[in-house]
Amino acid sequence: MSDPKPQKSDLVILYHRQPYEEEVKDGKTVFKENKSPNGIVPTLKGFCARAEQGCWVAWKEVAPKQQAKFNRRVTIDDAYGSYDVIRLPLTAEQVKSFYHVTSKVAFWPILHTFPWLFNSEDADWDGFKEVNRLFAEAACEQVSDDGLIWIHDYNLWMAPHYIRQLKPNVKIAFFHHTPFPSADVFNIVPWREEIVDSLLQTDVIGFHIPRYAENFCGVARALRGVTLGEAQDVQAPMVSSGMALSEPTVTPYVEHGDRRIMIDAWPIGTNPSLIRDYLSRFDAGERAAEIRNEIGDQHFIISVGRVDYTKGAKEQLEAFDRLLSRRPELIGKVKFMMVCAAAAKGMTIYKNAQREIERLVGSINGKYGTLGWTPIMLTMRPIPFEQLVPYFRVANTCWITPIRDGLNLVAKEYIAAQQGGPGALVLSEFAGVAVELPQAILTNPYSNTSMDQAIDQAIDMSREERIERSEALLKTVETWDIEFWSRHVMEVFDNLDASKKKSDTGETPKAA
Ligand code: GDG
Repeated sequence: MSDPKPQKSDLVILYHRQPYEEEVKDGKTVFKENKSPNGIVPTLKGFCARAEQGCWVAWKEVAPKQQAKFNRRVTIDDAYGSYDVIRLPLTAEQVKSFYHVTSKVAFWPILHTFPWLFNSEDADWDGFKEVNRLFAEAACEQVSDDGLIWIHDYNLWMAPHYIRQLKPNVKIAFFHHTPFPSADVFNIVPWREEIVDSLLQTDVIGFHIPRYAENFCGVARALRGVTLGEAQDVQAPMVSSGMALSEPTVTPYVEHGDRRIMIDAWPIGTNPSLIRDYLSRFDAGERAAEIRNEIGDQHFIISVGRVDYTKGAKEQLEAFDRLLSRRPELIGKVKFMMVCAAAAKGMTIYKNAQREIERLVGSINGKYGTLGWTPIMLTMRPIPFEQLVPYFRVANTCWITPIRDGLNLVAKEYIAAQQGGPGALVLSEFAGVAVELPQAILTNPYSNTSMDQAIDQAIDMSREERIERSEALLKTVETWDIEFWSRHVMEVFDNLDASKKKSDTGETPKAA
């Protein structure tokens, strides 16, 4: 389809999800704000809207017969401003192969260090590359000559390769939302060289924490012999030693041939002022009071995650079973609310995880429940963020124990909703966010003993200690919030501009 708008974009964001929700009203499709005004999508929309003619590229499932007349471009004018969205029409077959199978079945376990779940036969590598090529072409059609293409996440690993072929001089940034595993795990992927070569076509690669950046640099050095820039000390709030994911230093750039690729390790923040605003609303206060009323004086534990073996729901339920068996005095005195949003249709890989959760919840409720008391309240429907916040406010303990997690924004949201109140956070050492939040009750989800000690500690902790920790955590979450991250990213992008200009005049680009 020809492009009705010749104007080029300074910033093109490639993110697999569309930045709005579609609803059909009276036979017409209307575009609505996402139900969750938190998280990464609104932040990226903000970037898009601030840019000179920002643009977002996502995919949309469209039946083959409808593709010819499908309107790829929509202009969104929302609370964030005005920007265009290019929807790449993919067939159901392509969505399944690219997203559900190759990304989620094949690569997801590698990224999260579950290598025994990886089978290269699961991956449709050619199909994956084809979709990445479509994203790259759409981005290149859209971007201005001195614009920036900002690619999000591993399912677009190969986009830089295709973009560089089409636009040798455009600036490319890449942000990795998941962990980046160590070379021992990453190198299991048979297409490792192609992936690393593609990432080395970018100008900057962002990760949440130094460990993932160092893992990437290690892979690039082992496979492609890149030269590493001189390591720099990691900065507050990230803890530099003594934790499962801590690193004392971080590599600021790698050099490969005549290219220098900046490496940036900075965790995304949450939006504490939005959460504060929600809580100051009368209905939120009322809702929190209602929840507290229903719970009574039980110790209220909340956990929020998706159905995904990496999120550790099974291990958590087993720990809860042990808790009630080890400490029968808690029967009738604790309530565990598990919010575990079921995966989208077509994700066969998550079916087993979901069945296991349902089985365990049924078994625990059957084992300990009475007519008047059910230990676990499981919800598999996603809860809109606004409705989640009052639960965060009321919960005595937030239990976040993924086996692996790139960052985990829920932990930060709980802290923000507590506003320094007496809520305890039990947090896996293997969630990226742990290196920012050492005052949480840290636990190792691979160890039953550690999981048992952590939940005991949360339940038994004095109010004074809870408040002391909660206040320290709040300081971190409020200081390094989403605004801070956005400013940091803008600075990184501005430095790219500066180093590009220097290289155009023949000067060697310097590290930021
Ligand atoms: C990936 C990485 C990384 C609202 N209702 C529900 C729900 N929400 C909101 C939460 C939170 C967001 O969804 C989930 O964010 P997370 O960071 O916890 O997790 P992923 O979706 O796995 O995101 C992750 C992130 O990218 C950002 O880079 O932190 O490591 O895996 O804002 O409030 N979430 C769930 N159920 C609901 O009902 N699960």
